[in-house]
Amino acid sequence: MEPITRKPEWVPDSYSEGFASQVVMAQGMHDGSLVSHKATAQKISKPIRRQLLSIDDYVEGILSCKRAIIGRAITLIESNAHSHMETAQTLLRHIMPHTGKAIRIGVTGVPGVGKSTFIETFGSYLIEQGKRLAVLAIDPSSCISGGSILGDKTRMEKLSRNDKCFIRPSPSGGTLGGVARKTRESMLVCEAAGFDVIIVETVGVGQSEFTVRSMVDFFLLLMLAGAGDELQGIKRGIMELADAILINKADGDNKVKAEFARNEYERSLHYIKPISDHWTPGVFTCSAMENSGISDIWSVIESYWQKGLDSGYIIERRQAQTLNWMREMIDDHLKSLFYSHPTIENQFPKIEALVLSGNLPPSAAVKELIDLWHNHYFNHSE
Ligand SMILES: Nc1nc2c(ncn2[C@@H]2O[C@H](COP(=O)(O)OP(=O)(O)OP(=O)(O)O)[C@@H](O)[C@H]2O)c(=O)[nH]1
Ligand SMILES: [Mg+2]
Repeated sequence: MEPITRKPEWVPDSYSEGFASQVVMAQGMHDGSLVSHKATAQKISKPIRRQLLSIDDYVEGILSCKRAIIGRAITLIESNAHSHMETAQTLLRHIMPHTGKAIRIGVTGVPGVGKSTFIETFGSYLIEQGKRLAVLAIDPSSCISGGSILGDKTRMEKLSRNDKCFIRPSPSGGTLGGVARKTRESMLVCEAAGFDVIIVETVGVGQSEFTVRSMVDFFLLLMLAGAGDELQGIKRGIMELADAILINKADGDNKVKAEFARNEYERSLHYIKPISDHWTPGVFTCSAMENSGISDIWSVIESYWQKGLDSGYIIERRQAQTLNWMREMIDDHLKSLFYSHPTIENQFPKIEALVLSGNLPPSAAVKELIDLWHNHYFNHSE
């Protein structure tokens, strides 16, 4: 197989082949004028090269669970450079036959509910049970601020040091849809690497819970007892999508309240039609901090998994997810073809102004724009 030798777009034309790992000299650095010490100057003028990987290298590294290669494969997937995207797609095709065996669990809940603490405790328990675990995050705030949920590695300290666990924060920047696509594909890399359980974490704001729900087998909603109104800002729609509700911080004085809340939520779930005939979501309590209720929730997930495999529900759910995902990508692609077309870019403000001034009904504007795009796109792209 051909090694990957194409340059990312940002590499200057004058530079030889290479990836992000290669140091590109700033102007004026070679002549030593910016570096007084000769030895340092020599070190700097010799670019540090990270070995280029062929698709075979990536595939072999992933299949033998080499963390450094898994990390680099995910970096490749996260790259927005066109050539990286192509390579990433080739890589994904190669690893596809090795994917699909892990249990995919989504964990969501409002900020402060204890997601990170739960994943640390739950993850450690799974590792004790002989499982290997990957944790991926979708952080809606990273799409705005460039920050990252798992920036606070502190609460997953134990896990991040464990070699049976792989933790990866979400790529920062981009749109939620873009970040989600990358998380889905990173999940496939982790599965091919043989991780048994993949946890996809997201904070319960915006649309990210829906996004995570659409890529996992089991969707776990963490909640708190007695935190004001019973729904604590969690949209009712999310409760309807949960495969289990887990009330965290059931410890100390909070234990009784947690039990009370459990009953309340259980009662409200009676009024929600289960999303599947194969599974009735339940409400449970745990203390991520005191490590109680953790093995119970795993038993629930295991039982769900077994029933889901036996009934064919897991396969069905995954197939529906994959097809939806494909359709979403088509939507995104078409939208970007439309909005980035020069004719549309040119005409859009004028037509928008006509709509705003009341001289053109929006429906007529849409028809005009789509016709314009259609004519120009198909006449010029052939
Ligand atoms: N008493 C008690 N405190 C907990 C428990 N789990 C988490 N906490 C505390 O709750 C706070 C928030 O926990 P995190 O794990 O950071 O919560 P999170 O949901 O990841 O929060 P964000 O990352 O901000 O969305 C921390 O101070 C934890 O120590 C628990 O089971 N019991
Ligand atoms: Mg957290």
